[in-house]
Amino acid sequence: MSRIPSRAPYPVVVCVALAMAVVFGLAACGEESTQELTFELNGKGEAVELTAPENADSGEAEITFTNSSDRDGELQLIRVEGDHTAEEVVEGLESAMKGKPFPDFFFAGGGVSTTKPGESITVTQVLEPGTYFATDTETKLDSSNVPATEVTGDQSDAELASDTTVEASEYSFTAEGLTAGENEIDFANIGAQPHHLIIAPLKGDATVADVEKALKSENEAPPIDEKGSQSTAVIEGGESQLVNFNLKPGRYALLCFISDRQGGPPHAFKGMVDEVEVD
Ligand SMILES: [Cu+2]
Repeated sequence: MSRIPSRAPYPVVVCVALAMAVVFGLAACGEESTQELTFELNGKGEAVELTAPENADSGEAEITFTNSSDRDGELQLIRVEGDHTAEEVVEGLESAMKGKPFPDFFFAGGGVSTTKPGESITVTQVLEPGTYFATDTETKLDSSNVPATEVTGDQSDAELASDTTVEASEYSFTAEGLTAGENEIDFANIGAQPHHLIIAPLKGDATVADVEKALKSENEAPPIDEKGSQSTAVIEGGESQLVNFNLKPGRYALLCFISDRQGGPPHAFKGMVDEVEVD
């Protein structure tokens, strides 16, 4: 739905990791409790097919989106409550993307944002019991290409954690710990409305006020480097996701282009544009 859309000496890190593995007698890489789910996009042009696992367990999951098609793809999951069809989900998503009200049964369920052909991106999130429909919002929506994953099990109380956090609420972002290089970010929606995160380099001396002014003018391109931007899928209030962003030093704009559940303008037009400096 994106429309614009420190380091320690290496040998020390390795030694510490090995020592920990020995002390605890555990595999340092991956716990068996985290399930791995793979979604894949295949095909060419508009004739792409999305595949999803039929079943999953509630709780923490590593979600991998593999784009084997020849075009950009995106995995936006939609969690529905009760029995609803792929047609209803597509209708709800089209409505939401136009700034119209979300159906009551329809919730943004995370996933993976724009992924280039041949790329594979993994995020970690907590799945709740229910049906998750997989959509590719980079292609024309088609209900015959919206596979469902049934998630069963108890309501999960799993919590994700990282020292690097970006919190979203109405209508601002708070970022902590972003550094140059690889970041594992705990993107947490602590608000009541659905949000996503777009982080885009600010051009030159441009400020967040310049970005907002350009957005409101409608015919001026906002002074951000769209090609250098990274983004997340959309999550509802109270949900979070671990995502990996690789950042260069510099100033960035944090933006959200999702609308309220009741409908309305994209949040960036309500001031959800904030600046963060990475060094
Ligand atoms: Cu938002």
